[in-house]
Amino acid sequence: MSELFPNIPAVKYQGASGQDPLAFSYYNPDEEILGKPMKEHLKFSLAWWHTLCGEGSDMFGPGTYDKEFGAEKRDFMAHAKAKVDAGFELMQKLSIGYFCFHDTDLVAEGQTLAESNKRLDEITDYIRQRMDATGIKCLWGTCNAFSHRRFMAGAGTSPDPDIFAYAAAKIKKAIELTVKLGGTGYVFWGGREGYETLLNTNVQLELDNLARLMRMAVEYARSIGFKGDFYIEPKPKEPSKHQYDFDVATACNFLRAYGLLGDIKMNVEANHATLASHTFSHEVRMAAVNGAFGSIDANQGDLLLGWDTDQFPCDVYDATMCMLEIIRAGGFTNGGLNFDAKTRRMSNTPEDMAYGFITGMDTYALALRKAAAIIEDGRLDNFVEQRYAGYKAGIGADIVAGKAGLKELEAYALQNEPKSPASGRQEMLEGMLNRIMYG
Ligand code: XLS
Ligand code: CA
Ligand code: CA
Repeated sequence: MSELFPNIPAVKYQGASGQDPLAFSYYNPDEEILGKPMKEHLKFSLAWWHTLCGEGSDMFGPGTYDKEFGAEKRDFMAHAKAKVDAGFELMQKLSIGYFCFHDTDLVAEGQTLAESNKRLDEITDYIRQRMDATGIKCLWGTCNAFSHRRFMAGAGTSPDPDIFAYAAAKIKKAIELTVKLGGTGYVFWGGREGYETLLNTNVQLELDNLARLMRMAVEYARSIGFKGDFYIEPKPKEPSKHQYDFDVATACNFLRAYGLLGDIKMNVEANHATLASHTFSHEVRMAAVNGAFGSIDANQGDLLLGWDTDQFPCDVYDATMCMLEIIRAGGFTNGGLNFDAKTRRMSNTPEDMAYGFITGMDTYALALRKAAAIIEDGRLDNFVEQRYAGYKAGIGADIVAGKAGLKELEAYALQNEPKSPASGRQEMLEGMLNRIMYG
């Protein structure tokens, strides 16, 4: 197979003092951190859509990148195979062990569902061969039930049962492909699962139907041997104004209400967190405390812009806070760090893609090192432990154990005026973290 990216070498670890932008400064896959190789902590994944399909178009102009990879687009199967070749060459050169895909990323849709499915069978045979030859794995699969005009008013939440049925059929196929490719996750991102105005919307039926579709998907996937995790990927807006999966707490409440919380976890995306006016680490923590932490879409938004910019992550502080949460949640099982990220429109060469991945991977590798240093230092965890120590004994322990009600607490309060409240010491902790991270 001829090389598609001669200007991108196999990327090596050069150490923190190295200056080669096509080498890793912090990501050393086999180096052990907190008793585990970095590659197991991080489980990096390439997103098929941004890396192999997205050409940089925006509402003011067409694409700026050439993503034909030497094949003509109208020869759809040759082009789909060229994308596979490009993807595997990049993943191998960058030591990326996983990929994620939507059905429609893999090959152009046909005129009918049957024709699309036939094309998907052929291209996934080809992908399977490349996976077997390289050891690269599928992190998760998903179904694009939001781009085509038929889904303009949603898929599971469409007012038209024919559209619901079509979405169900597409999801069935996407699950089968995920199983065929050995994927350990299946994502529901509800792009159009929301609404614009109550004037034309039956919210109750839409929510009930969305839950019905997810239940069908879980039951079917289990029946064909899918052992991985399902994830909702919360996002507050863009494209729908009122998204039903606004943020992690909203999505967990939806799952709990429909008895699906044990079946479906969260794929938390950094950019979606900031769009919901949350920090990324808040969203990861909320997933963890609901027993729903699953996977991460590692990217970064721009706080000055109100939309989903899907930038490669470079903010080490933010990534460190995220890695702290991931480690505390027990690390990844079936999930990983999927770079749902693209280079800026004016960074339009293959080398730019490599720079994007290297920067993103190094950002999370450095974040892992810093998070490990914070955990090994221990002072932050100790502080939090001490702050809540009152709940370990006396009246605090009674509250936690459910032994005290309002009457008992009134009797206690009448005898025990609270002491002056203890300082939260935020600024001290922030300084301490800076010294651990940058000292
Ligand atoms: C869009 C989402 C999407 C999901 C997969 O904003 O991030 O790409 O990750 O459908
Ligand atoms: Ca995403
Ligand atoms: Ca996104």
